[in-house]
Amino acid sequence: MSESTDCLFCKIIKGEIPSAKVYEDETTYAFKDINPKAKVHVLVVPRRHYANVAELAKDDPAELAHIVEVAQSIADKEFHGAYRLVFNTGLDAGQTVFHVHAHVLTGETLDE
Ligand code: DGP
Repeated sequence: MSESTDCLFCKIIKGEIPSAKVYEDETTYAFKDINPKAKVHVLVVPRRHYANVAELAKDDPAELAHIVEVAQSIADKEFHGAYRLVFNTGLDAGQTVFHVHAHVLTGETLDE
């Protein structure tokens, strides 16, 4: 599915809900998490709607690789290339927004 009308992140991507943009290109959008868990906490999302990282990996592995590149470039700028990349997948893993998103945590030394 390329877009979901009820999806919070589809609305953010379309600019219907404001966000603090960090990066964008034709396929990908990155913005600051509203509830940061690190000094720098960015969400990187594909513009196309996929519910989770497994769906994205199956349907568009190149976009998943691109999301990793975007995460790396954010961390290169913010914290000498060090970062944590998290894809919560499923309610019981803490996923609350069902539009795949990479949490990029960086900008400071992270606890183990
Ligand atoms: P997860 O729990 O993995 O589904 O992560 C969802 C993240 O989305 C969570 O860290 C908070 C963030 N979030 C939720 N609503 C908004 C919003 O309206 N704006 C922004 N920037 N982030 C949001």
